[in-house]
Amino acid sequence: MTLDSNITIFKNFLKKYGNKRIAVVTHNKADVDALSSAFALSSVLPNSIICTDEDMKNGADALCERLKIKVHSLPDFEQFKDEFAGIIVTDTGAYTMCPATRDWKILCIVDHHQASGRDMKAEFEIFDDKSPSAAEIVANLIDPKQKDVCFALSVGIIADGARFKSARQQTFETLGRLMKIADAPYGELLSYAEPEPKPEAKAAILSCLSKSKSVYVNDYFVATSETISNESDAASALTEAADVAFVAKWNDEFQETRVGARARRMVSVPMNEVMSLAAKSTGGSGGGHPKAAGGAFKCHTQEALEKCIETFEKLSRTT
Ligand SMILES: [Mn+2]
Repeated sequence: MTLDSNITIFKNFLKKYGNKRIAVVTHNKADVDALSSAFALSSVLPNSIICTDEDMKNGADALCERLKIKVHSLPDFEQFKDEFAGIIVTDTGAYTMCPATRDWKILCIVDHHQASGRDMKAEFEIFDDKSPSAAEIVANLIDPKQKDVCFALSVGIIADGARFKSARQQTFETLGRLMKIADAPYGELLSYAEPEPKPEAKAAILSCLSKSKSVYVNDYFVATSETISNESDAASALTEAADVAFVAKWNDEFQETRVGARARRMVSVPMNEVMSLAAKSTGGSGGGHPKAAGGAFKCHTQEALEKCIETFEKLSRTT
């Protein structure tokens, strides 16, 4: 979808729902991209609140504190659903990423993930899978002038998009414009975009690295491992050396395995497709971006990792 048509869709959304009571919802374990895009959308919706479910990530928490952003828990509003016109979902289009939205009316979705993992439908859909971040989409939809909104969106753009590996000219133009209004040093924005991991996260990632195994699949080094937390960060760390990494974490609450998948720039197999196919074969679902994806598998960790390698092997033969 082009920028112009997305701007038109958003204008029509504002015309119809701009003054209605709306909850702007992010995916679970909200990162700064999800949070900053929700905050920015909420800034043009006077009767909106920002909601999420589960805890937010490190950087998102810090950003809320810095900008005094109030984030509510969506399940708390379940019984007041009728008082809302509906919700906007940002930075995802998949129910597995925010199960609490299942019974809500979705008015609008703003997302930059690949369509393969998307199962939500909305009256107004704003998609751009070429955008490295949701924050970049939102910045161009609303063209913000407030300092704190520009600060948040700058952080979102710096954080997402795999350290500008998937950036485009527009990314830098947008970021430059936002940073000028935010009037904050790059170092400060970076400290929110890339917060220092907590000691327990570092320990989990190190232990995950020490347990990793690698196999050679159709000219690619593929690393796998298990962890008790931070599966995406651990997968990122593994791809400092491996071409592809799959890291599995058992989620007791949902009785499923969450897998974080990462790939180096030279890998031509899209990780979002690997995750989508592999997770689906277990009754789960997955998706994301070509170089950074994830999935929820309805099986145990070892089986999930085997599915990932099997699917990667199949796709790497043809792509
Ligand atoms: Mn994002």
